[in-house]
Amino acid sequence: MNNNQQITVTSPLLPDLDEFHELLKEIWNNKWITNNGSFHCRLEAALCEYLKVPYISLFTNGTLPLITALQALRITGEVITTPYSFVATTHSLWWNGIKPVFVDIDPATGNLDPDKIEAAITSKTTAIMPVHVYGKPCDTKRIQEIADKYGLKVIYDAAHAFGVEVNGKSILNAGDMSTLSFHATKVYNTIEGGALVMHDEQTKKRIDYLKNFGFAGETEVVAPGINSKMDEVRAAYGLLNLKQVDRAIEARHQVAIKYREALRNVEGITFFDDIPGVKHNYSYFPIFVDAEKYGMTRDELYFKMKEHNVLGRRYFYPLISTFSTYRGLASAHPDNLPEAVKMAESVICLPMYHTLNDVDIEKVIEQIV
Ligand code: T4K
Repeated sequence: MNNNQQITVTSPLLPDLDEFHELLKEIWNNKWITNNGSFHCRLEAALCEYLKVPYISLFTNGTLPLITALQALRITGEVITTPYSFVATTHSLWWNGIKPVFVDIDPATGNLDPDKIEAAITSKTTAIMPVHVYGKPCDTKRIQEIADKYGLKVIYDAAHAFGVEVNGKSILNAGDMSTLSFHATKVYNTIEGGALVMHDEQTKKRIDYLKNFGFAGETEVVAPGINSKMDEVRAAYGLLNLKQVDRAIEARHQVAIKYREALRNVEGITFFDDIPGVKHNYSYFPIFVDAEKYGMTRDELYFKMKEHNVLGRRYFYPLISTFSTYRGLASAHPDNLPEAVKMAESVICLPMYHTLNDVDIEKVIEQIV
């Protein structure tokens, strides 16, 4: 609970201030504060090891890696994606002049439904951009089979999927590239920050050029790049947070266990259970309200919670496909997206963070049962 007595949907993982101060002194001594500094390099190496990925490139947020991945893979035309995500996913396509084609989700996961992808492929389709929403793994095998069949690239928006593994392997290695967000509201944060995960050194090099204006040396510009480099202060902060992220994820796991215990038999309330073989990160705890069975609509519950200082969030409502930029697209029609519409209209993400204590958890539960 914060100072206003409000229980917010999340609260950031913060490094120990004294330890951070020590690293700041080092940065001050180095007088090297951005542009591929030593903390930047150390954090990339540490994240490769922690996340079990071969190559990673750090960014200033989780939106620019999406935009940059599309540039690097020279994606054009149409890209198949999900409407059930944060707007940044689709905006990254728009910023590249690409037409988003929305495909419905699988209600069992909230992720792009592989069974519906093929029908949306046209001669202009060049890629698929799925999202591991709430950190729940997409069906990466099926998606790759479809991509291979039609010669499409796959870029995963893995903003929610920090540390998620399937049978001991990182899901960040799926597809051609995966992006991460290290925003303050995420399981692992560098205040603002993000990353791109790739398979080979050549691609890493290309991405590193692209995030630094396209410079490949003092005087050579090899591509129309952008500026999206993570600075030394955030990289140092990130190194410290990496030391404690496992503990934070375990604390979140305990919160999920308590929510599930209390809500399992509440008529009209459902939620996702853990999937065997998956290492979850408990980034969000969405519940779904069936108004008829529960006797109250999602919004009635949401506002009742708010009145009592329990600030859940309706992630991801409204659907991206309903925003003015996208609603004119044929694929944005609600008839094309019935499962996504249903999920968006029934979801509330409950407060979920590492320092949520038993008293606060009880206050949240009290509003629902
Ligand atoms: N792809 C996906 C699938 C994403 O979900 C996102 C971001 C992206 C891409 C893009 O990544 P970034 O470019 O953002 O790195 C938040 C975040 O701003 C956004 O990062 C996130 N997804 C999205 C799902 O949620 P808001 O507008 O809901 O956040 P805000 O400011 O209302 O904060 C929510 C609560 O968190 C506050 O009520 C209290 C707590 N909070 C927040 C901040 C910023 C704190 O306690 N301290 C803080 O400093 O968007």
